[in-house]
Amino acid sequence: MSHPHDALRIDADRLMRRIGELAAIGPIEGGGSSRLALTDEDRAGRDLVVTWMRDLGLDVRIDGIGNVVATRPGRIDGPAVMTGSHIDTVRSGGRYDGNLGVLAGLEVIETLIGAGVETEHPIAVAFFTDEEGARFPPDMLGSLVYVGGLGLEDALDIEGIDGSVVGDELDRIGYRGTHPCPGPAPHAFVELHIEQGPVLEAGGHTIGAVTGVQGISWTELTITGQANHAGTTPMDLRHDAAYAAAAIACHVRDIASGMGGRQVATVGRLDLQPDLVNVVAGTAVMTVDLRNTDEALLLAAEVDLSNFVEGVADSEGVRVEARSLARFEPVVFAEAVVDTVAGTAERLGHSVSRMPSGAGHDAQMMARICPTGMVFVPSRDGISHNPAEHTDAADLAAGADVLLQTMLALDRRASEEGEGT
Ligand code: HGY
Ligand code: MN
Ligand code: MN
Repeated sequence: MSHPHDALRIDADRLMRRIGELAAIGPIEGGGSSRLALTDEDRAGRDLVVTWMRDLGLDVRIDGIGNVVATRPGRIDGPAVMTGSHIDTVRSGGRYDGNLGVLAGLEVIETLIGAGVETEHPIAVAFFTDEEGARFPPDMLGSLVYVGGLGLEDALDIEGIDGSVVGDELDRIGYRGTHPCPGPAPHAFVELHIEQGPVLEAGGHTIGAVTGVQGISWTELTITGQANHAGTTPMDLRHDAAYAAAAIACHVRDIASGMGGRQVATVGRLDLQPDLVNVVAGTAVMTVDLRNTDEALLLAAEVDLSNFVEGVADSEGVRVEARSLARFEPVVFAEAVVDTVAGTAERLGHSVSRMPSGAGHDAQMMARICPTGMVFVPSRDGISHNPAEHTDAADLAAGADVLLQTMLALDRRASEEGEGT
C-alpha cells in the first residue's frame, strides 16, 4: 500500500554539510574528531547541534544528565516517534560514529518541515550524554539514565578516568538540565548508525536492519605487586605487576580464540607504574572488554577470565582487585520495528541484511521502554573508533532516507492500528 509521502527524500548535501561542520569541532589528523564526553570539545559540539535544533523551531529539552531531546509537534500530543544517537566521541574518533544518527534525525525533521508534512505523533531527535563511556564508564550512560536503568544521583557521582566527576563536568559545561530523568517513553525509537564492522561491505549490502545488540562486560583490574630494582631483583623474588598484566592480556585473546563464534575480547587500557625502564612495575591498571550475543557464553567468558586472574595473582604473588565498569545483557529489538526497517529499505530499492550489532548503542537502552530498532550503513574496511572511519555519501543518504521513511511508517502504523508500532 502506498502513502502520500513515500517519495519524500532527505537533502543529502545539507546532511553532509552538517556532518562536516560538526566534525570540525575537536578535529584530529585524518579527518576525525576527538570530543570525549563533557569536555570543552563536547560542549562546543553540543552548542552547535542545539543551535541547529533551535533554528528549526524545535522544543529543545535538556535533562539532569545532559541528554538533549528536540521535538516537532504532531497532530496529536503524547509520545513521540523518536530517533537519535550521540555526539561524544572516543579520543581517536571518526566523523560518523553517533554523529550520523543525530544529524540524520535533524535532517529528517527539516525535510518534513520543508515539505509541510504534518505527522500524527510528535517527531523527536535526541543526543544522549556519554554514549562512548570512554571517559566516564559505563557506555550509554545518558540513555541508561534516560530509561531509568541508573539513578541520576549515582550517575552524577561517577568518576572519570581523569579523576573528574560527571556532575561537576556537566555544571562546568552548562549542560546539567532541569528536565527529569527518567525521560518520557517514546512511542517508538529508531537509530541510524554506521555498522563499525565489515559485514555489510563484505555482503555488498547498503542497509542493515539491526536485530539486536550483543552483551557487553567491562572490567577494570588493579594489579598490585612490588616495585623493585630491574637489575638486582632475582626473577624468583619478583612480584611483577607488568608480567601479571601481560599474562592476563594474552589470556584475554585466548578466551576469544578458544570460544570462537561471536566472542570478542579486548584489553584497551594498560597503565604501568612507576612506568620506568629500570623498575619492576609495582602496579598495573588495565581494562577488559568482553562481548557476545549469547548471555550464557558471555558469562562463561567472564568466569574464565576471573579464574585465570586468580591463578596469576597466586603464582606471581600480586593482589588483583576487579571493578565492573559496565555490564549489559544482549538485547533483541522489536520484530515489528526491524521488519519496518527492512521493508522500508527494500521499498527504497536498497539491498538489506538483518544482523546483530557488535557495538553498543543508545538504542539498546531505549529498547527497555519502547519498541526499538536500528538502521546500519556500511563502514569501509569495517574500521571505526579511528579517524579513517568512512562511509560513502550515497550510503549515508540512503540510511537517512530509510530513517525518514521508517519514522513515517511508525507514525502511520500507530494511527492505523490505534496504539502499538
Ligand atoms: O563501546 C561501544 O560499543 C560503543 O562505541 N559505546
Ligand atoms: Mn556509536
Ligand atoms: Mn563508538
